[in-house]
Amino acid sequence: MPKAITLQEFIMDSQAEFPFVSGQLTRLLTDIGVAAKIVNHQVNRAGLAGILGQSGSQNTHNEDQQKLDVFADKTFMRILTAGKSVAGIGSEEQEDYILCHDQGKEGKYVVMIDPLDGSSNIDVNVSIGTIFSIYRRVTLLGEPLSSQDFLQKGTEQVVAGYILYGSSTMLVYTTGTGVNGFTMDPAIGEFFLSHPKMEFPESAIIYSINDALLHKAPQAVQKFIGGCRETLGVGLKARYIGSLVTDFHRNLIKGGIYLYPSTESNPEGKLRLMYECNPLAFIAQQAGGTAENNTSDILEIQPRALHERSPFYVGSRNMVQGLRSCWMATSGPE
Ligand code: P6P
Repeated sequence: MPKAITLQEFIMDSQAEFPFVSGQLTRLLTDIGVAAKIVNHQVNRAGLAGILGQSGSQNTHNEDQQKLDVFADKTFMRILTAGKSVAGIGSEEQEDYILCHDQGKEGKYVVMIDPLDGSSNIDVNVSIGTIFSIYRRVTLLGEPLSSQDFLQKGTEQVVAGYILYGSSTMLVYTTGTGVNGFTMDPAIGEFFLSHPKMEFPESAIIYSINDALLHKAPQAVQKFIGGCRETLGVGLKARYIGSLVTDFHRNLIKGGIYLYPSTESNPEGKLRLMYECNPLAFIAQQAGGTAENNTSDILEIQPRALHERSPFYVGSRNMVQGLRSCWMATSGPE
């Protein structure tokens, strides 16, 4: 039985592949692993620790913040700013960018993060997750950070990943050379490589969409889902948990597509481009899949604002391309 590889060993071994790196990315990935363990501990005992439910405060989007939302945000902020690798952080839970260490003059990287996605599921014990993206800063070291450091296209991501607090806790990430998954051994609180070189299966069997949105979605999405329903007989399944990380992770392993469409009332959709769509799109691309908004490759979108939203269709390449053909057949996006 070969020795199980820990997350730390994998990160260190990966650094050896990049001889000219300064070790800042290694430290940053290590810090993310530490923060994940701390958040995981609280998520697993939420019902006992009196931290279920709403915090009584609202985030920048006027959404009720769960107590664990606040805890996760504070934990990642504390751990990431303690290191010297991060110059600034954009978080779903923070109205504006957080500049670290003297206006972000230190640190080669900026981090975009959804500290706890799907948190409305906490009280019903459904899996939730953290989603993160890492970019190189654009401004020179020693200069204050500016919005251009944060508003970079998804194609500029250096790392993207998520932590899934589920029946087991997993950390899945890519640095642009494939996707690897690590499972935590709760007995010793260590992540071990459990899913090397993750890829979407050739055959996709799942479509994930909130059915209550369908009648308000673009014609192309309605046409695509209609087609999925017609082929249910050949083993296609409808699965929707309402927790993006969980739906995405299941579709990555079993093959499928996740759709959060634009609607008349929300023409930009619900999901945020910078810390939900782009990181999962990068992971999907690295795992042989793809991701689009209503018109194009989502990674090519030039962001305009930290919290901007985007319609999001992500997963197995053949299913996303099937949706693309429905756009063409319905004379393109409305
Ligand atoms: P709806 C959770 O709030 C979230 O951001 C994603 O995790 C999830 O996929 C989606 O929203 C669920 O949204 O409108 O279907 O409840």
